[in-house]
Amino acid sequence: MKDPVIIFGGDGYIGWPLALHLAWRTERDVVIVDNLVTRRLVESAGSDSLVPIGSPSSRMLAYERASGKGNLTFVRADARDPKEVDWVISKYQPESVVHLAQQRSAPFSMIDQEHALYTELNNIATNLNIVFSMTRHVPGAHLLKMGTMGEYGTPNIEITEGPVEIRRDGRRHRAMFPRAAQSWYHLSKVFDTYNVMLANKIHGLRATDVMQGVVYGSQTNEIVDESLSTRFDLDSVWGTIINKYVAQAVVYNKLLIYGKGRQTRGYLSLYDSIKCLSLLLDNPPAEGEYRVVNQIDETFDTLQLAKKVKAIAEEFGYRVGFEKVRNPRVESENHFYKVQRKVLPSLGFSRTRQIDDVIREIFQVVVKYKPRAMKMKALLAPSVTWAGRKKITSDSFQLPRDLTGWPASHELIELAKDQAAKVPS
Ligand code: USQ
Repeated sequence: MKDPVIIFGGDGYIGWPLALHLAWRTERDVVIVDNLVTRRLVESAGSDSLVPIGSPSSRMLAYERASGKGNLTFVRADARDPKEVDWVISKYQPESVVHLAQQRSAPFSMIDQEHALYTELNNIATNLNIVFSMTRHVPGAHLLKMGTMGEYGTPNIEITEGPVEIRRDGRRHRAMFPRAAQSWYHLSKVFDTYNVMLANKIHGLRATDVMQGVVYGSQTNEIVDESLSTRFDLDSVWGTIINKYVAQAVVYNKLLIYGKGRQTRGYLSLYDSIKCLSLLLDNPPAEGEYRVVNQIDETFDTLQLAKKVKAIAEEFGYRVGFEKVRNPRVESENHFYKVQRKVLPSLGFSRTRQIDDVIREIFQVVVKYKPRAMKMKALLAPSVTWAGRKKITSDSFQLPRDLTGWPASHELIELAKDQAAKVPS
């Protein structure tokens, strides 16, 4: 039996199916660590997962019933709290740590100053706590850190996977590919990248920094019945574009196209996101190595995606039109986009299912839960704009009060004293 894998953020859209996959298909013990905050944040935006999801304990039972295995554990802990992270990592002594415990919505981070602050503080704190704790307790373990393709923005040259060579005045230098995030959320991941790189340089942290594209779909091979469903968000704050387009097709019979519709991004299905993460865990970087992975499958612009969804909507009896809306984001609407990918193909990655088939599966889910989707109708249209003067706190989106309090620095000092007392002189 291998040492366990800990998944921080294992209650989320990707974390849950990844936990299911690793526990079911491998001999690993899998420990999910989550404070369930995404459930509360989605509620704070007036929304909910379209597909009802069970409590952590009901999910554990459902897994045990379906798989006949007992190798999945849930620990409720907050990765913002260094003591809780330290407790979990020292107790389980993981071979690998997956870090997905972050605020993952760009629009959410753009609501107001408070949401920007929450996103950046939360994301930086969770990442640093995990990094420090790993270097203390499991220095040889592998950190698989979820970053985003959005760190790079949309540069006018191919995005390299790893460093880029810069030439100037006849000299050459290898540097991290330039980052140009377009939201406070994406920028929080840029900080993470620098922090993980520094931990690698100073402590030799073995890390994979995954620059993932936009994920779509609601099914994976291990979601064999509804009790094992992962969350599925379709509202304008928490949903990603393909999932949202399908919801708009069913609920509005029209797709809302932001701006020119030429915004190009890398996409991959939930099936393939799980497959890639699993491959990366099975094939960790060498000891002391920092590895960047551009995790996308195909690139599309938003109009190409709309055309796909429209065509598949007809198979389900929906005649769908397009409505161009003013782009709520500040982003290039007509740009070059090319991404270098070497690591995943070299590990044998190939696509699990074609995008059209996954879009059909999304339609099946949205149609099944149509009455629930209809209740969320007002939430499908864009509600957060990037530009404009922002309030400190928005009246329409109230962040739960307890989430704006941060572990005070005196607590950290007490913790340090506590630890110093335990070190034999
Ligand atoms: N877009 C539309 N219409 C919509 C929604 C989005 O045209 O209804 C456009 C956006 O303007 C953007 C693109 O589609 O150009 C992608 O937007 P998205 O909402 O699907 O995804 P994004 O906000 O970029 O974030 C999502 C995940 C995030 C992940 C990121 C990967 O929420 O956690 O990091 O995808 S990436 O986009 O590659 O950075």
